[in-house]
Amino acid sequence: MLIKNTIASDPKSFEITPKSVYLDRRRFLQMSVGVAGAALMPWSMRAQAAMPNKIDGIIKSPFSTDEPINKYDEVTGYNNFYEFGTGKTDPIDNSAEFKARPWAIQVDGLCDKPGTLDIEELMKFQQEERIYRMRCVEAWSMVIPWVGVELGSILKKFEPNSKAKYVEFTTLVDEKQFPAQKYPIIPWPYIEGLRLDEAMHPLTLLATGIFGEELPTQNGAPVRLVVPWKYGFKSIKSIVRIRFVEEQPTSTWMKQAPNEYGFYANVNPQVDHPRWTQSKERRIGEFFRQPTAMFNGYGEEVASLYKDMDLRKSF
Ligand SMILES: Nc1nc2c(c(=O)[nH]1)N[C@H]1C(S)=C(S)[C@@H](COP(=O)(O)O)O[C@H]1N2
Ligand SMILES: [Mo]
Repeated sequence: MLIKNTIASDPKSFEITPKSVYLDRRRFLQMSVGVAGAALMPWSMRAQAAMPNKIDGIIKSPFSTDEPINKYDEVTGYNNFYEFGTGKTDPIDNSAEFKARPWAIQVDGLCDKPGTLDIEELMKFQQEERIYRMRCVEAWSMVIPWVGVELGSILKKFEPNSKAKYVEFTTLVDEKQFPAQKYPIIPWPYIEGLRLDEAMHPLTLLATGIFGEELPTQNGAPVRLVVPWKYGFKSIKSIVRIRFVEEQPTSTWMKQAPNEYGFYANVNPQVDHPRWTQSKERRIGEFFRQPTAMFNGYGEEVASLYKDMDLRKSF
C-alpha cells in the first residue's frame, strides 16, 4: 500500500533530507529572488503569507518549558499536514491560498448547549502562551511556543452531559483548499478523539497561534488541538467540528493502520512502533538523538489519568 512507503511516519524521510539542507535551500531561493527578482516578485504577498497577524494581550503560562524554542523556519517549514501533501515542505509550499476566515467550529453531540464557536469569539478569550515539547510518532520533536486557550474552559460552555465520555474532532474537508484531499491518501476528513477527561485536562490546548501570531496555515489555521503528552498526530489541525460522544471515536490513523496507531497514542519510549524504536528522538535542528521521555515529559501532570491502564497494551 502506498502509505507504507510514503507515510510521514517513516523515520528515514528526515534523514534523507536533513533539515539544515532543505532550510538552506529555502533560504537560498528566497535570497536569490530578493536580490535578482526584486522588481518582479510579488514580495509583499509572500511576506504577508509568511507573517500572520499578531495576537494581543497574551499572558504567559506556568506550563511552559524553558527548553530552547525551535526556530520559526523550523516550526513553519517542516510540517505534517496531509491535506496539503505528504512531504514535509508540502504544507508551506501548497497553502498560500488557504482561507482561514470566516471560520466556525460546530460543537454538538451529547451536550446541553450545542452551538458554534466562531473564531472571532474564540480570539476574545484570554490567550495564553504555552511553550510545549512536541513529539511526532516519526521520532522527531520540536519545542513550539503555542498561543491558545485551555480546551476545557471552552468545552464547559457547551455543557457536556453525563453520557459524554469522549470528544471527537474533525478537520475541514474542501479539496479546493486542501489539494491533497483529491487523492485517497488517508480517509478524509482527518478525525481525532480524546477521552473527556483528557480533553478537559489543563494541559490540553486549543491553539490559535505560534510565536505570538495567528497560526500560519501549515500549522493548522485558524485553530488546532495541542495535546503535548501524546504523539503529534493527535493534535488535529483546522478543526470545524467538536462532538461529544459516548463511544470511543475511531481516529483517521486507527482506520488507516490499526496495528500501528492506537487511540491513546501517549508518548512512551517503551512501546516501539512496529517499524521503529520510540526510545529516542531527534530534536529538529540538533544532530544527536536524545532519549524520549514517558508522556513526553508531562508524566507528573497526566500519569494519574492512566493509573488503571496497561500502557503497553493501550498504545
Ligand atoms: N488535519 C490534520 N491534522 C494533523 C495532521 C494532518 O496531516 N492533518 N498531522 C499530524 C501530525 S502527524 C503531526 S506530527 C502534527 C504536526 O504539527 P505541526 O506541523 O504544526 O508541527 O500535526 C498533526 N495534525
Ligand atoms: Mo506526526
